Amino acid sequence: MYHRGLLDLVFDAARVHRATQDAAEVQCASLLSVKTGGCPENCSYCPQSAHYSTGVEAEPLMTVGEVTAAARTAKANGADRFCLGAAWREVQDGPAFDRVLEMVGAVKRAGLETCVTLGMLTPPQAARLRDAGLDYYNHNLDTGPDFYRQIITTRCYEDRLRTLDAVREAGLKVCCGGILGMGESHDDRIDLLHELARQDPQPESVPINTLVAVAGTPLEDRPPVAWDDLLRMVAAARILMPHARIRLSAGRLQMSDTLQAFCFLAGANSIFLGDRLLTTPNADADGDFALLERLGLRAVEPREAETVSS
Ligand code: SAM
Ligand code: DTB
Ligand code: SF4
Repeated sequence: MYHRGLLDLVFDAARVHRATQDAAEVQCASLLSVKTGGCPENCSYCPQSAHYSTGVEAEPLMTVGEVTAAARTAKANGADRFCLGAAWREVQDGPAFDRVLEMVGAVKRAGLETCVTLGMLTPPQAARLRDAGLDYYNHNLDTGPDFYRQIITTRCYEDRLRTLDAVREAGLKVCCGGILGMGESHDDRIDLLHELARQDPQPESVPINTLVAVAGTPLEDRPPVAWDDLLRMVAAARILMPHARIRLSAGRLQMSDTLQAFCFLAGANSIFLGDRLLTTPNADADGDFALLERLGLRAVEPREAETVSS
């Protein structure tokens, strides 16, 4: 299926998309790095790894007040989901995690869907996140299992799958996807699609990132992803996971409006909104809304904020 003629694949993906979802609706998620840099893992793509000199400095965990203010601003700018990222290998019980739990409650009360990405989790930690009001946990498989070993050596694919199980067991929704452009083969991409689609239930949210090649990381010189490779991946993901939100994630700054339009046609229905991802710049929100309008698409309506102020 992955190697079919591109337009046949896109046509089928568009058909699946229209049959299963409101194809005019695009989710706008906003990202905030609440704990930046200094991460002990050696993920070759990541500017936040302490193993590489990228100019990203380790910063302390943000305060709940700072996060609440950022969530309100993101909502006022049109976001409906707010995702908090931490450059942690894993969650450790203690005051930092307690503060993240408070952040989740505050974001939820501000009227946004909540998502966090904090690294590896145990089942009790996943349950605490659920009890704090978390909707989604993001934990990417990034690529196929064989290529994974060349990208990260400080953890393994099984660790990722174990955390995904803990997230599911706690009743949280799963956000899980990957990155294109790290030097992987088509077979590695097919393996990733297979790993994602065989999960039962399938992830509700599937971010498709293209590598943001950051100077100082081992992948700094990787060439950009070919436009048709990205489109093929989006279309295949849509056919394999008809009910998921498929997000055009990192790397959108380098994509033309035309390519994004094709990706929306092929079933992408979520973007990151706002001028920053975690540590790198993102497309500009005014330009994004103008593009949605030109394409006859509309952003998801955010839910109401709670009236009791926090
Ligand atoms: N430390 C946690 C973890 O690794 O799960 C959460 C934060 S980590 C930055 C979240 C995801 O961001 C990674 O799994 C990867 O898919 C994505 N990411 C990181 N750096 C990237 C880059 N330079 N280009 C594209 N995606 C990237
Ligand atoms: C995901 O799949 N992509 C986001 C989010 N989940 C956490 C992160 C992209 C990071 C891009 C590099 C940076 O800004 O540091
Ligand atoms: Fe750390 Fe996550 Fe970056 Fe890997 S991707 S170095 S775990 S912040």
